[in-house]
Amino acid sequence: MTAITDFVSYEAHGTVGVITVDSPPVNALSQGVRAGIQGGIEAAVADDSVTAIVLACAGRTFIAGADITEFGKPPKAPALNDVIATMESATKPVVAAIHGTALGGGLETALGCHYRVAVASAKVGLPEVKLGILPGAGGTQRLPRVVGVQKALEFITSGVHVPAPQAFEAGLIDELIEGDLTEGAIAFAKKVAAEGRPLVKISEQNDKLEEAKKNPAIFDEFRKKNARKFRGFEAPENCIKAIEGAVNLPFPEGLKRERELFSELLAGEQAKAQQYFFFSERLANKIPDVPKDTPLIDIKTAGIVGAGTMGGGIAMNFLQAGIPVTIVETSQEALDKGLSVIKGNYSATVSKGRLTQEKMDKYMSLLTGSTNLEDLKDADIVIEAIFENMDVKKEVFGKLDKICKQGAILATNTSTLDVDEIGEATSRPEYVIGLHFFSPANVMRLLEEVRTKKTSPTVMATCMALAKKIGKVPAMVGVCDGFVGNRMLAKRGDQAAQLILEGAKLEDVDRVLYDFGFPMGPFAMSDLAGNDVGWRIRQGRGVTSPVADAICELGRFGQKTGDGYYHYEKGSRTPQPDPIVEEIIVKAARDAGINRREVSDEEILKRCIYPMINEAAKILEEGIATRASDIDVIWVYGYGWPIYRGGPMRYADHIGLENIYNDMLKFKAEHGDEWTPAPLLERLVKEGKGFKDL
Ligand code: T1G
Repeated sequence: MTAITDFVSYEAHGTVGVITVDSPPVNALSQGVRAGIQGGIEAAVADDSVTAIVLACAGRTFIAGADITEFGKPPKAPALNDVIATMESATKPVVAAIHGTALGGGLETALGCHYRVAVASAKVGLPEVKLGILPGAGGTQRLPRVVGVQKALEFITSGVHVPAPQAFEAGLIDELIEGDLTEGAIAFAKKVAAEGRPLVKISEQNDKLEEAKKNPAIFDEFRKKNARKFRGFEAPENCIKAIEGAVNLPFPEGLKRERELFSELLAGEQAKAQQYFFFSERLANKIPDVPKDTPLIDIKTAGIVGAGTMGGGIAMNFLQAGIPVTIVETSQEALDKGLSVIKGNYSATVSKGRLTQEKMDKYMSLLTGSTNLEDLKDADIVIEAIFENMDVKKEVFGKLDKICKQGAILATNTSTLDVDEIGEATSRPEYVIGLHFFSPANVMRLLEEVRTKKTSPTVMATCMALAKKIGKVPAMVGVCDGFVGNRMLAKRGDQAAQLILEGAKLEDVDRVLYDFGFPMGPFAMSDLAGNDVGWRIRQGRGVTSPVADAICELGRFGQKTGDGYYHYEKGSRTPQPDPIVEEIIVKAARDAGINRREVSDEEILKRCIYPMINEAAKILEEGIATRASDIDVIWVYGYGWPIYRGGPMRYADHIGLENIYNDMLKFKAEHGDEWTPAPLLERLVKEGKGFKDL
């Protein structure tokens, strides 16, 4: 075994030279890995005892891409394109042996090999678009030459991870290996050499480009079809342009075009924001006072109290992770309704071809309904998802405390109530935690995990790991009214309500936030979620909101009643401004003695976003959120904050806290003390720092 670099070794196995990359955690293409692969190829080509070469990786995965931590630093030779060219021009067949995930530069490296083999559990992908960039080492040029332009467009602009069997069908993988991957790869390489198979250089294959050459409209059709999905993002368009280059230019020029488009994105703000977010999402998994090796509780079964919209959605996450669920309702009728909603959800997905009937049957086989809380006695975790009322929740937790086995976690899905108080209703407060799912619970990826003063490290660590297992992105928060997300959302909502009284058109407030990058504005979102939800919470708190209350008193609960802030034609979800609501707003303004005026888009945006940032500063000061980047994770995954802006805290740093601070002082002079900057914001401004410096 010869060490080529600290991360790459070379060894002849009979007549096959094996290059092994070993650079934990994911064999990312750092400078040492790139140099090692290039040196390994040169060593194998020079080794007369070998007639073929295998490129393999140690550890959990094949190369998972360029080393993102190197971005922004001066490039160091060898460039990945040069390493790939060395492989592709090798005079002996080079076979990539893929396990885990061959992603980004990892797959581009494999595409520079003459052949690729993989175990069935492997996945391949070009997810650079999720980092705000594009495959910058030939991926946009080689992939269309293997799978065709249409598939390459879908593959590269979605960043999807494709299972190896599918990649095999698409011609991306030459053989699926059963048993030991390296042995299988060596055997395959021997066969290639023995049979004198060609050294396949993908860069020289052009037949798969012909169809697009004859039908250049394929690109604009793809742009049109995906316009909504790509809205606001810069990277997808550059991906499409790079693939157009593959079709219209010779390979070397196409590679040059790809590099130009890559460099343009890499230098841009969106790429920086999306790469920041990549690490922020992973950082959110880490809880400073919970050691990484904290023992976990083994969650083999789950219980859910409440089979309503939230309970049913929560159940689906566990079923899809293969965890049996017992779901309990108070009556057979409510239970049957809840079970049929879950079944209906899956059936709809099956009919859309997004789920097999076999998988649906498997999920449903793991679901048990009951009207008896006693049936939860053996569950490892029980999640309560019932009516948002403290007395009712405390009563249920008292019962669960008596019924459930020792060591079972008792979680509440409350979106605002005091989880400390709920924990105190049990004899096991250290096993009580908030698991705040976002509606629809089987779709939204954010899981706000609410620690109480007594929640144990084991329970926190278990629930953070469980979140990933059920496909959620967790963020640990503390107890306060609305936790992090909803507490900030309330500030945006207050300003939106104030702005329409002052003269901003309701649809303009929504348009400004939609154009900022949110999926929809606050009023359209309220109509979607149901205006009665907020109405009940305000009534519970004894607070009023003139316009929102007035429309609810008219039964205008939103899309579910056909009218809300907007009018909806029967069967349509398209919001239409409604003169009735305009009259309600004008009357409420008159009653409040407000002289209405024109309100600029700039003022709308600042007055909706800045109070959220100010509230986030208070949340950080109070220790309700561990770090500013956790708040960004919460807002991107919980509320659709545009990921290409990184999140509210990153956006605040990008705008400059001093600018925000000065604008807030202006708004304070006009609108009063609610605009007083948070002490942390003031301190950071005085110190010339940003939230990133915390
Ligand atoms: N570079 C550096 N570190 C990385 C990394 C990368 N590419 N990928 C993961 N890590 C770290 C991560 O921060 C974490 O660190 C640890 O590895 C485990 O990751 C030229 C320019 C591979 C599917 O976008 O999708 O190639 O927190 O917690 O859930 O065209 O990591 O332990 O300190 O996510 O099992 C393209 C990104 C790069 C793949 C594994 N590649 N990574 O998921 O573990 S751009 C990607 C992932 C590129 C070329 C372009 C996932 C994973 P720590 P993890 P996981």
